[in-house]
Amino acid sequence: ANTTTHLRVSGMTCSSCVGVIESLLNNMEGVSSARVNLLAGRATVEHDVSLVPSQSLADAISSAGFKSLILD
Ligand code: 9UX
Repeated sequence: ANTTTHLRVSGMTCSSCVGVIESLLNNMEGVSSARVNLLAGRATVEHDVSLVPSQSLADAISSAGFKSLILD
């Protein structure tokens, strides 16, 4: 089933960070759309939870060197 997950993303310091994170998320199987807002420190991701659970999104962002938390 498709859902939208919002995440807090900390540690982004330049606008290129946005592209880095959007690209890694959009390249994950099951992600249909990922948008990152630098100033807000937030990511909005549309994804199929049966292919990629929300925690996997946070883990992928963390693996890229940013802190990430799932928001309600
Ligand atoms: Mo900017 Mo971000 O030089 O991962 S790309 S700090």
